[in-house]
Amino acid sequence: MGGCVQLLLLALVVLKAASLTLAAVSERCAEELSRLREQEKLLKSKVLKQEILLHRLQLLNQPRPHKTAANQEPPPLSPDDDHTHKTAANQEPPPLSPDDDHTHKTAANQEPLPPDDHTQHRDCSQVFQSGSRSSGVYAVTPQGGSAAPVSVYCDMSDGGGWTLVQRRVDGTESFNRSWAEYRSGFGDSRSEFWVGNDNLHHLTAQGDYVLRIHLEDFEGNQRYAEYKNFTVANEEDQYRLAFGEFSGTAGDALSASYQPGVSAWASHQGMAFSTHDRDNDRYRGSCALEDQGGWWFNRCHSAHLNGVYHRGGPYSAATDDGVVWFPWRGWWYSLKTTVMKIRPSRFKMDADHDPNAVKRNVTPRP
Ligand SMILES: [Ca+2]
Repeated sequence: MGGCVQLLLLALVVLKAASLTLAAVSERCAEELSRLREQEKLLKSKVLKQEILLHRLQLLNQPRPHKTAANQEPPPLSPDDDHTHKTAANQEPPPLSPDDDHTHKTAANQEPLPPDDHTQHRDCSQVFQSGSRSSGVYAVTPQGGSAAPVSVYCDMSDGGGWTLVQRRVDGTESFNRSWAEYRSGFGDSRSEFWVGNDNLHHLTAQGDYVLRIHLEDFEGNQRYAEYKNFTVANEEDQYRLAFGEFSGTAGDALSASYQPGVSAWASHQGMAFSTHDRDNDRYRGSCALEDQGGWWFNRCHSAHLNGVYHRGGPYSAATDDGVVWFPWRGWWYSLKTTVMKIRPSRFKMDADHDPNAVKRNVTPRP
């Protein structure tokens, strides 16, 4: 009997020791795993940088097209400057399609539709709430802006109440525009346009706005990116960009948080706006000049929705100047469709228009 108790005690001691050893091993494994994960992240970041450098070297090896900026010597490779901005390319603007009627090209030429009543709507969410449920061009008057109404395109689908601030669909409009043109806006509200940085500031200064970006590639795939607390500062502050939490399916290009080390030079958070005639970026050259569009460049970008419209998607150029959303299709794919639209975060959808609303009065279960 005494032998049995001793055996039992021995077994218990062995079991306890084994479990302690297991706990220690599992702790060591967790540490090792987390260390390996960190290493993996760093290696991925290095691979990314190498890929960018490789692509750049390949481009430098290719014979230059005659329209490339003449006699520009590419600056030497530098670890601080590991982006793909080397030489200013002079891409020809995309040809205009003869089918398009551009008699009403500029936003200023748009005939604004009068609001339904005599009240002034601050944005498309108020137009929607006033009962207008058709997408189209409406007059809105942002608070704090000039008293004159601005014509904007209201998207009454996708829950409704969206004020469009940018759209690319076919490349008919050049987005390589001056500071003054980006300030006041350009293009056709029903087609391709930029709403204007002053308008962007006045609209987003009215309250808490959500920015939703819709993207489509030439294969018909669609993605979206959404940012809370989207604001654009005034002109004195170079229309500086700020945004909050990301959600969506396209990847967080604006903060470039997808790879460690990338956001330091590719994040657009807090960046001032730059155009070819106003360099506010953090690059020693001019991102807007090289990438041929106005944007909140850093050194230079992870997203550039105002880039050159390269038809067909994949493109080759001296810099990554396409219509780019890096975490989805990379720097060397130019997107087919982009839409940037804003709506107050407190906007309440009708149940009829809310795809997420719980439908009542559905067919009863059998
Ligand atoms: Ca610069």
